[in-house]
Amino acid sequence: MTNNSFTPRVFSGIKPSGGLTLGNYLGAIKRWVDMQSPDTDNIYCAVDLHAITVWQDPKGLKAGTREIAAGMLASGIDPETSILFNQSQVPEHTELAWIFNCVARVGWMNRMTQFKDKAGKNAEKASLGLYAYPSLMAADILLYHATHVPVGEDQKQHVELTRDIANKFNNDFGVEFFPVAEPVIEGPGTRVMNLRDGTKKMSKSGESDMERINMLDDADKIAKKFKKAKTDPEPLPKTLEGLAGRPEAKNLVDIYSGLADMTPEEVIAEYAGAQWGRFKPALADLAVSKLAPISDEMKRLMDDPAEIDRKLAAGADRARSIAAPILDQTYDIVGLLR
Ligand code: AQP
Repeated sequence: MTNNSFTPRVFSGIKPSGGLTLGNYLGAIKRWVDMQSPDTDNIYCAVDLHAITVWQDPKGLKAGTREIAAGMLASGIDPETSILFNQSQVPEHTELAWIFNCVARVGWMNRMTQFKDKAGKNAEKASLGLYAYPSLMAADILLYHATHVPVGEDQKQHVELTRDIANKFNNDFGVEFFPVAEPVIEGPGTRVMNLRDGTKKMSKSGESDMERINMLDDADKIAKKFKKAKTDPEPLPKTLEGLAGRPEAKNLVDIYSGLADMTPEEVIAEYAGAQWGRFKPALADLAVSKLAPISDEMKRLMDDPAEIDRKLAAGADRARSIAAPILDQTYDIVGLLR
């Protein structure tokens, strides 16, 4: 089936499992801001129920949820144009996730690389929630009949699973009810890598703080982290092809290009042959000039948690007005007596 019969609608989320990183900003939030439009429903969510698939300190979870919301608002998500809320205030997410648990196949879940990465050798001790996470994510998206899902590269497999779930549900019940949502993965910031190891992605929950830029890092910290970022001894190449096999160098060029709204080709053209002693300070200055206004605004917003809570509750009301009828129809299709 195609999505032609569905109104274009955007959904995406971030889990409050730690402080926001530059990866979350370039891979997700910055692109969400660019996609906002009064003509489309754009639904953005702090997915707190995903965060608890690994242990979260309860006080920290509330603070983290507000930080995610503050980060989105400070970056330019307009809570009037878009719908901004936290997932647990809309219980329809978990209700639809249960239906999808009964649609998704165990074999599909076993292929999810994020579960394997996160559970590691201790898979037996991982929570059942961590294993079922992609089914809840499918519910997050399909509960709104979302057609477009802007995510970083790491979430591509989960959006593909969402498509499989939508297709199987539609086939099983002989309906064209759920859209087959498209992942939107574009631009240089879709896979921001760890500053200490360019083969691993930058994560909120990575072991060392030096491997990531946090959105609340101050100018000194940002400069220090880029200065100490792992690189190789070669200067920047003269062409993009020269970054092949140089993951750390490529990562810093990609970060520059994401922050400066330039293509990686343009960055290379400007810094062809430059030594790291020139490129790294330029990157740090650029990052500070782009991130400091956001982190200042985040801090201001976080000083008034009641106002953030009010905005999230208002967003949740709007989200429920879309979600509840879709869940109702789903129950009806499945044959659950109302
Ligand atoms: N390094 C990254 N580069 C590009 N995009 C990224 N995203 C996350 N890290 C990068 C994108 O941010 C959105 C929200 O992700 P999430 O917080 O829901 O989950 P995650 O991908 O598991 O993020 P983290 O930071 O790695 O969290 P932890 O460490 O707790 O698991 C998604 O669109 C994601 O692609």
